[in-house]
Amino acid sequence: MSTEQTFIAIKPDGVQRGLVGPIISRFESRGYKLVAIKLMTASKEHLENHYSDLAGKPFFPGLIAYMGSGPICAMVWEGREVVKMGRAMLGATNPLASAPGTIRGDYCIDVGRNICHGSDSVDAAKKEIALWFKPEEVQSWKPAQFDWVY
Ligand code: RTP
Repeated sequence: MSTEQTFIAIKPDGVQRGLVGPIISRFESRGYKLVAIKLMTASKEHLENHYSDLAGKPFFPGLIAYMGSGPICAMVWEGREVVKMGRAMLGATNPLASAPGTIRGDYCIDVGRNICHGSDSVDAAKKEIALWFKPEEVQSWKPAQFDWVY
């Protein structure tokens, strides 16, 4: 049983559009396990840290302002190859390049309002989980009866 974990964040536009439930539902339905969740309005410093690899990009100031404009639903999901599959479920960075059936392909059209973030590697996931959650906020649990589910 893999215990690979990824960081998934529903961005302020996703929260405000009422897409928290549908996005959580997709991960649950796929067979992934929710091990941490919270709503958080992130500070500029926190977001600059999260997106530090993009610091030189022209869209960086707008990205930080957008991400800090309201609560983000921060989550940790666990399961087999969840980092790679989480990215596949999200779709491409630009929603217009995302296939229908993906989260971005179904719910948005603007690269600057693409509703959801997912870690792009196992190493990035570890760093992002440590940035967004205290260790005690990440629950280790398994179903009482249905060991076969995952
Ligand atoms: P994310 O980190 O949010 O999951 O997105 P990503 O890996 O698919 O893409 P990344 O290159 O890391 O970009 C981070 C976020 O920056 C915004 N962006 N805007 N205006 C633009 O050209 C542009 N390019 C990227 C998007 O919100 C993207 O998700």
